[in-house]
Amino acid sequence: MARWFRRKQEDDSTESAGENTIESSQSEESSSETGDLSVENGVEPASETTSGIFTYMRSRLQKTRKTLAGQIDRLVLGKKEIDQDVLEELEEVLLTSDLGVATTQKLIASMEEKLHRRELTDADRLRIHLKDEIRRFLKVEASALDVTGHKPFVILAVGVNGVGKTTTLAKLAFRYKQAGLRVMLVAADTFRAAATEQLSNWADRVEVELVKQSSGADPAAVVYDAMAAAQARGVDVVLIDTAGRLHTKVNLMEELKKVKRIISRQMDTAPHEVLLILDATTGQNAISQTHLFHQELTVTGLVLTKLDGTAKGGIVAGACQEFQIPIRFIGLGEGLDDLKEFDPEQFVAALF
Ligand SMILES: Nc1nc2c(ncn2[C@@H]2O[C@H](COP(=O)(O)OP(=O)(O)O)[C@@H](O)[C@H]2O)c(=O)[nH]1
Ligand SMILES: [Mg+2]
Repeated sequence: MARWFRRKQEDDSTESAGENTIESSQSEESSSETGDLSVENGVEPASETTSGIFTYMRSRLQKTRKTLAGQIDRLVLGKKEIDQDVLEELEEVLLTSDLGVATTQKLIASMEEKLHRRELTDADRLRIHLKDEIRRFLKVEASALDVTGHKPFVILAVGVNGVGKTTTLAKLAFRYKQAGLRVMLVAADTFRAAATEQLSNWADRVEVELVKQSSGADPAAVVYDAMAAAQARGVDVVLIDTAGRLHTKVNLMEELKKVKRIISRQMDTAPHEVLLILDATTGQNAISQTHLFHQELTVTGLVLTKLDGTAKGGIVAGACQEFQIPIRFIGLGEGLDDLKEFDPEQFVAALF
């Protein structure tokens, strides 16, 4: 473990440590405008058939798959017997795919137990056990996200800059609209004009209602208006986009808490979901963000975005395991159809 920590520290100092700025997300925005499903590197477009979704997931998760499954394969290649050395190397592999220290330690401890009980006889057994355990970690006891449970069903999206909040809400608007529901997007990220404009473009494209005010307006006031309008118009799903200046700035949390209070005041059961959006490419930063947001706002669901662009997909298991908050969706690309409901079975099957 010490060896890994040293290396990790070196890596972190060269990484941008997940500082996704507003500017960088703006410059990338244009590419999301196309909503193109068949992007670069020859990945297949989404398909709703079972084998189609599996192929799609596999190809979108290929970076993590190559890191995790590929390294495990190399590790056990030609080994007739699994021993303590193999487990130590496995520990490193799990940590590099960002499973997190706590989760990795739990996994290794359970593997050691199996080893002592002589149940880890060969590479196949090791792979099977690993898959089972990861699957177990991904299963969190929680009620499903049923947006028909309340009218309107109010989802408050939070997260730091650039993680994909606005894009995820557009994808959700698209999903619920397709399901025949009346959807409203709410531009409560009033920190800068471009944020409202971005959401407004999505609302036009997806053809859903939008509630906005001029930039610099009080987010709580925007939300107040939106809740009143949603209730008056019989909207089914209200999707609230918020600002994401860095979580280290206390006033962001105060602002979000105020927004949450305003929502509850107008509908005592709402918000029905506080959705924390996390950028999977930031690895362990996602874990510290979860700590902070959960402490202040009681997060009820997670969305892991950009899993298509990272080898750190292990973060999915890490986040589930440490907080016992269900992952609702995963983002596998920039197109409207690239947000998928998270299914532990499917995820593990696509990874190994
Ligand atoms: N590849 C990929 N890019 C994504 C995904 N989700 C969001 N993005 C991109 O991340 C950037 C920032 O997204 P945005 O929604 O503006 O983030 P926000 O600041 O949290 O609202 C945009 O360029 C999005 O297209 C995803 O699942 N995969
Ligand atoms: Mg945004």
